[in-house]
Parts: sequence; C-alpha cells; structure tokens
Amino acid sequence: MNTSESEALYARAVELMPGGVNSPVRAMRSIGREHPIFVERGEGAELVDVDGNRYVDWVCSWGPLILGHAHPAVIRAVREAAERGTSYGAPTEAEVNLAAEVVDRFPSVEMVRMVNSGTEASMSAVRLARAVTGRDTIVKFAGAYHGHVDGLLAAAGSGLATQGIPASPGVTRAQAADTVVVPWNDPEAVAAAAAEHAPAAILAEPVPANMGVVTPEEGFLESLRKCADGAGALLILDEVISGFRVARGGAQELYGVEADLVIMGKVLGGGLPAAAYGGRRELMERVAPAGDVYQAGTLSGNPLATAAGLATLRELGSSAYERLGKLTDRLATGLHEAAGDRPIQVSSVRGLVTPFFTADPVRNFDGASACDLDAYGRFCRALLDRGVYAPASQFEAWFVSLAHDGAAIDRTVEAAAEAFDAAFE
Ligand code: KE4
Repeated sequence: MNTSESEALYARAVELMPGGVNSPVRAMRSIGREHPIFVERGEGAELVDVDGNRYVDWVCSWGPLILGHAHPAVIRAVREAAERGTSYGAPTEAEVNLAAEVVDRFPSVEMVRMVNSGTEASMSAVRLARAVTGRDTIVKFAGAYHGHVDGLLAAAGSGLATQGIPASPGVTRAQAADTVVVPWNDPEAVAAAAAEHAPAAILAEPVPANMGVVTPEEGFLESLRKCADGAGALLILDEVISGFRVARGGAQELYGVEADLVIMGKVLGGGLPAAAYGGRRELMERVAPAGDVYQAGTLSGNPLATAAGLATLRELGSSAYERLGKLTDRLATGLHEAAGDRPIQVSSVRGLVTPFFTADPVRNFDGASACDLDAYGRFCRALLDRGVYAPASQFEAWFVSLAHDGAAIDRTVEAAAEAFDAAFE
C-alpha cells in the first residue's frame, strides 16, 4: 500500500506539532506504526487517505459520526448555518432546540449547558458537584477517561480508596489528591471509598469505553446510585461516548439508572466541537448567571456545532437504534468467529465493539491491561494493509455507524480473519 504522501506530511507535521498530531491516539504509536495515516476525506463508512487508499472506518472520529462521514443532512445544516454567520457570542434558537432535544432524551436532565469538549463538560460538572455538596473528593474508576481535566488525570493511590496520585507530569499532587480511583465492577471498593471520603460525587462512564468496552456487571450501576444516595454524593454519569449511541436516552435508558449530572459530547455535536453537561433544575440553576458557580465559553453552543448536532439527533429515531444494534451484533459475531480458537474476547454494546486480546473475560482495567498489546498492534497494522481502519489502541472502542452496512462488515471480518493470523504468527 502506497503511503508516501502520509509519510511526507508526517515529516512536516512532526516538526510543527507534538508527535505530529493534535491528539495522542491519532499518532498510531500504540500499534507500532512509524507514522499515522493522513486523511483526505470521509465518505459514509469510509475514509480516503492522502494517497488515495480507502478504508472501512471503525473510528468515526472516536464516536461523533454515528451517521457516518459527510451525511447529507448534516452537511446541509452546517452549510445553511455557516451562510448566516459562524458565531455570535449570543443566544440562538438552535441552542434552545438542541437543549430541548437533550432534555427530551434524558429524563435525568431538566437543564443543559453547552460547552466545546467533553473535557470542559467533565470539568464543569465536577465543579458544580463540589459547589452543590460543599465537598471536594471525586470517586472515579481505573481505566475510565473523562478528558484531560487536571484532577481527573489521577492514578490509584497506594491502597484502595486512598487519594489519587498524578497520572501526568504537570498535574499537582494537590489536584490528584481530591480524586480517589477504584476498580470498575467492584461495589465493595466504591462503598469503602464513599465511607472513607464522603465524596462530592461518584463519576463513571456507565459503559466504560476508554479501557476498551467493559460493560457494567448486573446491578453494578444500581449499586453506584444507591452508594451515592447513601453517602450524600452526586452520581455523575459521563455519557460522552454512550450518550445518544447505546440507546436514544443513552446508558441511563439502557440500564435504567438515572444520574444527578450527565456529561455529554461526541454525537451531540455531529462531528463539530460540542459537548454539554446537564441535570436537575435545582442543580443546574447553580450555574452562572442563574447561580454562583462560574463557567463560560466563547464558542459554547456555536451555531455550526448546534446545527450539526440537531441534524444528527433528528436522524436518530427508534428504527436507527434497532439497525445500529443489528450492525453491532453482526460485527461482534463476525470478529468472534474470525478469531476462532485464539485468545480473543469480543465485548460489545449497541454501537460499540472491542476485541480484547486476552484469554479471559475483561471486567475491569486490570483485565484490559493484561491484554497482549503487541498482538493487538500487529492485528491493527494488518487490518490497515487490508483497507480496514480500526482504533489504534486496545483501550478504545470500535465505533459502529449507520453508514456501515453488511458489505462493510463482511469486508472487515474477512480482513480480520487474515489479520488474526498475522497477529499470532
Ligand atoms: P474531549 O475533551 O476529547 O472532547 O472528550 C473527553 C472525553 C470525555 N469522556 C469520555 C467518556 C471520552 O471518551 C472522552 C474522549 N474520548 C477520546 C477517545 N476515547 C477522544 C479521542 C482523543 O482523545 O483523541
């Protein structure tokens, strides 16, 4: 496969941007590639790179493109919005309509504040939870990612339920100390942390997808709800990935658990920068200017992003979720069958799939970390050579879109069968 244009662009990019990219996972270093693929365009379920190579895309911009690339309704909406101007720094009807769409989907959300990234939404929801409860500590889960918020870039301390330690240089010990990191799917650890720290909030991806897709075990989300209530803490569910994807009302609908605050993003912006946090009126009315908790943003609720988000959500009715579920099952089953007797665990939930390179079912970050990362890297490189663009990390999800069809899945499964050979030879 000719990748000379990508290589040439990478040589320039790496001199101008850290790692040659604007977000680390895009560099493809974790699958052992010398350089990433530079994209020229997206068409439905496909990416075309600058050398003209075509790929079935299972990244879909890491989740936003649930309709696939350049969906006509989204392009039309963004074009029409852009022709009226790109930003006003003033309220627009589109923001009201998008907020109404969110409230209609999430019973736990009565009010919404738009921001520009999941990181901003997480940071703001945490600030609000601390203001409302008057407490500092946040309980989060090992392997969960909520954006590069200083205090949430914390690793588990020495023992369970102890204060976090910085997970990145530049994060201070003080910032990390307000975060307690516990294992996913471990109700006892959550209860111990809540008892010891009386937290402001328990923060969770209801369907973790940043350690690969690791679904909550039976009753676990309910245990978080109960634990938060018992501890006088808020339950913050980060639905940046699961929201508008695993069900019309996100994981809260799928698992029947309601959060106090919800973090949203990705699909909400339809591929443009938009995210949000929301919750009950009594909580959200603490946010400035209605209340005293400060948070602001120049481009929050941007007309182009709200146009893309509204156009996307309007395509996501019940039949869309039914179809997305069938496509997901077909991909997950196909990968499982292609793996044969090799040590592969395929985890999936509507719209999300992860082939874990391990012999044992994955139920938390320790399990995900035990995967054979080199084998996953060989697998991904072999897929790329066969026209399949999979997430360049074992700790990510494959994102299914409504632009994928049986042919794209069959192509992927056929390539995977050969790529599994390459991974384990
Ligand atoms: P952003 O700040 O990247 O918009 O969102 C942060 C975020 C928050 N919450 C969850 C559950 C997320 O998955 C993310 C970001 N997801 C990653 C991929 N797993 C974005 C890709 C990247 O970092 O380049």
